[in-house]
Amino acid sequence: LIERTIDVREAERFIRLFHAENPAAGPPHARLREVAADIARYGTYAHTFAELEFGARVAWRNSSRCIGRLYWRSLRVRDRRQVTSAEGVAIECVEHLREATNGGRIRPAITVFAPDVPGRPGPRILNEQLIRYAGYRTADGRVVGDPRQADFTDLVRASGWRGAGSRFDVLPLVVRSGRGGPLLCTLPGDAVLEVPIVHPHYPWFEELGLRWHAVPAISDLCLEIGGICYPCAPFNGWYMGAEIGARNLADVDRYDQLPVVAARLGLDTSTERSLWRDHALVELNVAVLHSFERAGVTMTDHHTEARRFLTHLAREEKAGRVCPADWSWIVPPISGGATPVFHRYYDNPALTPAFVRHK
Ligand code: HEM
Ligand code: NRG
Repeated sequence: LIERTIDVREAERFIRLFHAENPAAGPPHARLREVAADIARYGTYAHTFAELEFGARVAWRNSSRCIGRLYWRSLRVRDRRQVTSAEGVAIECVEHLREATNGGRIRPAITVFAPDVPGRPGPRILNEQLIRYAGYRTADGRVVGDPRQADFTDLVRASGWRGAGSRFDVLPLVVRSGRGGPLLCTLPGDAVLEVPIVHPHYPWFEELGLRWHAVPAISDLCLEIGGICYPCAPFNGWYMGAEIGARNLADVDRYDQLPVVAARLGLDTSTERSLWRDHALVELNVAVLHSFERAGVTMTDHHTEARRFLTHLAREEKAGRVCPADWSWIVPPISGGATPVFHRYYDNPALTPAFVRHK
């Protein structure tokens, strides 16, 4: 339970940043006095919409693991701070997905629900992302579906959820609010756009039965602005192909499709030196990019995104800011050295506003 009051200095630093970067808002003094008085009296304060919108955009700008930050100013901020119930959160997450998906022309967005306030924690989404595929443990110790979701799938099954048992069953949303047990909610089909994976040259690729959801929407990070924690603030952008083609469908502890693709390609898997894994990876990534393009769903590739990221870095420097970046997350999981982000190092100070992982 959150009993502690919020940190006045954090609040003050944020208000100063907001006014420094938004000259039209005028000088900060009156607002600083107001915020200090509210914290003294109530142990917390409320952001204006302009502060919330700016804070969420800067949290994206400060996300050192994110290669996609060039468009941080375009983030759409859905202010749902009045929503505290689990039902309300579920309804608004569905609406978020519909608006963000936009028929395939994906729009980056964040929905901000009630913050933690002294004596009353805000609602929480237990899913790692709004859309994820179940991973069912089988009697012989394997997993059908996404092994990364095996624990979460155990949890929802223990709560009574029953999936169809396929490799790509969309998990229900699980929302907790107040003292009651969590609410499970099935996402309606029209809120979940999916793309079947096909290859531009190999008709057999379709037979692998692979697919992925169009929208990545992280739902388990807290948005921290000026000392206030918004524990429920799901956000989305669009995918970079390699996230799916070089990790989700390829990692040995995820869908582990490289041996399957290599076998279909007729590659020599008896020796690592044939580079069958690398060859299969490239064909899988070609298929992912081609499939999203064919379906009219926004997606970027790692070469384009790496170049854009360096443009972003140069812009930030020109604006007199440091752009924090984590090399090990920024460098793409395939062809790292063939992208320009590989060949340098980055500063990585922890800045706020930020997306943070709380216990
Ligand atoms: C991480 C790309 C939008 C915040 C990442 C990663 C990629 C990426 C490739 C690394 C993921 C991984 O290795 O698992 C993009 C692209 C976007 C986008 C192409 C298109 C617009 C956004 C938006 C936000 C955001 C809108 C927040 C408002 C983050 C954060 C992480 C991240 C916090 C780290 C997640 C973690 O620690 O698990 N992004 N991103 N990104 N991105 Fe973005
Ligand atoms: N790798 C994860 C998603 C992480 C965030 N990536 C984005 N974020 N593109 C996956 O599901 O594969 N975003 O907000 O667009």
